[in-house]
Amino acid sequence: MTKNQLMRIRTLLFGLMMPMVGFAQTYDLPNPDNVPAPCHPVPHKRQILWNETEFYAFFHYGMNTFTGLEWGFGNEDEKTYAPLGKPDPEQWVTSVKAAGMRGGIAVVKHHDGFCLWPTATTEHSIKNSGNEYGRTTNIPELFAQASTKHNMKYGFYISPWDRNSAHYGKDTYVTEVFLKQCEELAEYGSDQFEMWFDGARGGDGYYGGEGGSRNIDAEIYYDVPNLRARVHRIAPNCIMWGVGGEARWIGNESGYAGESNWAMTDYLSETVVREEGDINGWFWNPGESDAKATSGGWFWHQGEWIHSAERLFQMYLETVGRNATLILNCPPDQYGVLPEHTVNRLVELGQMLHQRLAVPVEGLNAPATDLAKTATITVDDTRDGGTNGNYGKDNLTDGNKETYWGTNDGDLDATITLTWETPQTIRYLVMQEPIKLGQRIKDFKIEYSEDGSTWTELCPNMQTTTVGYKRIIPLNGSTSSSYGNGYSAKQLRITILDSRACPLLSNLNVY
Ligand code: FUL
Repeated sequence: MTKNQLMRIRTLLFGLMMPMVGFAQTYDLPNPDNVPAPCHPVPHKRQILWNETEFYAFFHYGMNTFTGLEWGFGNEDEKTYAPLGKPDPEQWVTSVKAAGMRGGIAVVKHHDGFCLWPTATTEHSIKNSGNEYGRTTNIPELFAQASTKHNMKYGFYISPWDRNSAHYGKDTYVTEVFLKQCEELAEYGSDQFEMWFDGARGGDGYYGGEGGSRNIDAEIYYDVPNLRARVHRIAPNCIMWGVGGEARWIGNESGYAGESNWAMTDYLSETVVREEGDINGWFWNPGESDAKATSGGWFWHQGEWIHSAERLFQMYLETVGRNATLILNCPPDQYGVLPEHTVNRLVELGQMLHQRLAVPVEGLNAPATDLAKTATITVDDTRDGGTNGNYGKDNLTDGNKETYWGTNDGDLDATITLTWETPQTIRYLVMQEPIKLGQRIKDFKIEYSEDGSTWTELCPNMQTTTVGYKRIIPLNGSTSSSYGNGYSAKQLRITILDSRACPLLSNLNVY
């Protein structure tokens, strides 16, 4: 055999063996800290950031505020938009911040197509408004500025369905109108956290005077995958709700999610199980609940009232407390501000959330005491930490969302017991899973003991199944009258009965 032939055989053998070496490495990834494997599907980073916003506002304001309609036809005279005072988005932002909200989404174009900024794409905008207040107040620009100033997240609702535009339903609409409008809005701030992208299937409208009905298939018409990529290029942390496929409608507008609620769904389509998600879902598609703080429509209407703080607190428990987010609509009036009764109610709600669940609210300094921090905690299982890993029980109460307690692979149940030296009055239990590793827990129960020996199950009629990003359990089993007298407990025991993979918890609070 010549030297050349030998060389060729060696090269061939080397080439054949390389993939094997590669394989061996893939299957034998070093994991010195014994980090738990993710339980798929898992969220994108932008979905985690969005989830952390938890509770935020919806501001429906625009042409409809002045016509009294909920869905303008698109033929409204621009002059009809004539605010009675200078609209003040900063007042919107500070008012909802007082309620413990962490951001807001402003409707800057509803289905009637009227734009609340001087867009280059159409004459149907504030440029032709009936007065100076209207013409000179660029709502999205001021809203983004105010949000940034007050450390609040912001996003825009820009209706894809445009009943005014002659382009709607034609090829030109998406590229010449809709996308350009999205880009114009990004000029006011690219760190938007959510874009509301609703069904937008069209229907009848003015359509530049032509009238008639124009219907489209949203997924195809907006070329959603490409649109999503384009929006993410401009605003990388902006999730596209609804048709965009990054968060799902919770299936009702009454402010509740399923007691059992998975962040996954099977299809990125309208057939998803909305209120409860799907334990076997292939996609990370968490629920958002859009609800109205006021009695009537989404837009301001004369004579409508705002729900009691207790009712709004219930909505919070049934959404944020059930692994969904809550976007609560607070409509500005014809002066372009939130009416006084709304502002007062938001303050009341903020106090309630702060005093009952320790929700941080600027200016309030007497949060509910977290009794998990004063308890002695024992667990019957703790994951081995390998070289530097730490999955100990202290991670439950260290206030660090990156650390977590967990069990070893294959151990799908566990018990966490909290013990106090003297009996404490307990009303709420809060649990959080580190969702970057997937939603795992699927069955648990809660018991308390007054004397340290007899155990009584709490809220036995409530579905204690899912946890997810956040679960808040009113221990008396009632979301409508959850505060009450509470339970006098010397011990509280949480038993995780089943999980999709070894259970992990990043946070535990008791109030
Ligand atoms: C829907 C709209 O049709 C309603 O008018 C409202 O804006 C609601 C929040 O979204 O898609």
